[in-house]
Amino acid sequence: MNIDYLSLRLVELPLRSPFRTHQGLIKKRTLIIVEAGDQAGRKGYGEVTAFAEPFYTSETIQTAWHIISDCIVPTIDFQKVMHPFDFPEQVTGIQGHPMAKAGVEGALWDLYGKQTGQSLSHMIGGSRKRVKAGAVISLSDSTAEGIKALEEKGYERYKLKVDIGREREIIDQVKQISPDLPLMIDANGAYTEKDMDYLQTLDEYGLIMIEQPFQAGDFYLHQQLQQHLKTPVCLDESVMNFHDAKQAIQLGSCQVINIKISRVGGLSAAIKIHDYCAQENVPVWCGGMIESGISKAHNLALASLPNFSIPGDLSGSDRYFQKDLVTPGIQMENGEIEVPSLPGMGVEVDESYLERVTKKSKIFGL
Ligand code: OSB
Ligand code: MG
Repeated sequence: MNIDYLSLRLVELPLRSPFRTHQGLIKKRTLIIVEAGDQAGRKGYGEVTAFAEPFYTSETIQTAWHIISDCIVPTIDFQKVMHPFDFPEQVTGIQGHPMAKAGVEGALWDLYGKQTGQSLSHMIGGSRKRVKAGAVISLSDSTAEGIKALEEKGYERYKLKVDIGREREIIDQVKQISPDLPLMIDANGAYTEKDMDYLQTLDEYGLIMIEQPFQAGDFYLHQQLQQHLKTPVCLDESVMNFHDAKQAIQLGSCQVINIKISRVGGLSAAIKIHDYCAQENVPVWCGGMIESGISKAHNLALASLPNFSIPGDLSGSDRYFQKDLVTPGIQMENGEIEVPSLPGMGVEVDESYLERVTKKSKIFGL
């Protein structure tokens, strides 16, 4: 494929309201938008969804800026990238930094789709035309009004962020407002071994699943819990690549996997994990990163694959932003979002808004 330049933009998107978890408060969303272009004027977009602080995984927006600028761009031979699937093997010499790699790979996928006139979903063998949407209820939204407002939008699944010590109170409150809401919780690794018995008491709620109860890296502890828990354990931060997914499944550490393109190092790796999970009869769903419509469009293509059988953290542009980087924004209707069918990611970047929210930029001729 022809790739003539790569550019990076550091952008800052204002959030509609702060997103609070037990790990802290996000007031504005800092992202890197990666653009890959060719001489015919086609532009492909990808997004680095690391956060400004390393509370979720170890990467940050600054480490990604450095890794792309000083390691990926100078060392890889873009002439050897005939297809976006070839990109990962060009960066195997760079350890870790999945989000930096995923942002670049995403721009290549969008560009390749535009060069060949195919939608991302079509290129990867997606089979769904629409995907089911799910809402994440941050600690700032877990009020009666916040939950009602989300329920009125008609999401298919609701995920509560865990506030240690208040989980029963929050779940009970939601159940009181809406007894039949399909509910799950996400602990982001907040529990430890001493919570093993307590977690088993949560079985009585019949939650759809409990996401990432313990810290990433501890497949053993998750296995011990899953053995004694009826509720499925879902892994998020624990699965940073294909090998992690394989170990988690073979060890019995979980029954569900949350796949995020960024966390696993790109769309190629995400597809590989999806295919392996399908073969092992482990359902998957697509995670979210409070990201722009660029990432959302990539997520929708991924979630159109057959084994994405559980509604993901997929929401419309208006969930977190007043105005999105793509126009028109991604829309959720009756609990579903349409998978874009135009070439590449299938949504148009609002270039003037992108310029307006750009704090710094850099361009690399290739
Ligand atoms: O664990 O999935 C997570 C947000 C920030 C960091 C980690 C996570 C999340 C979310 C939000 O759950 C997902 C979204 O709606 O974009
Ligand atoms: Mg999570």
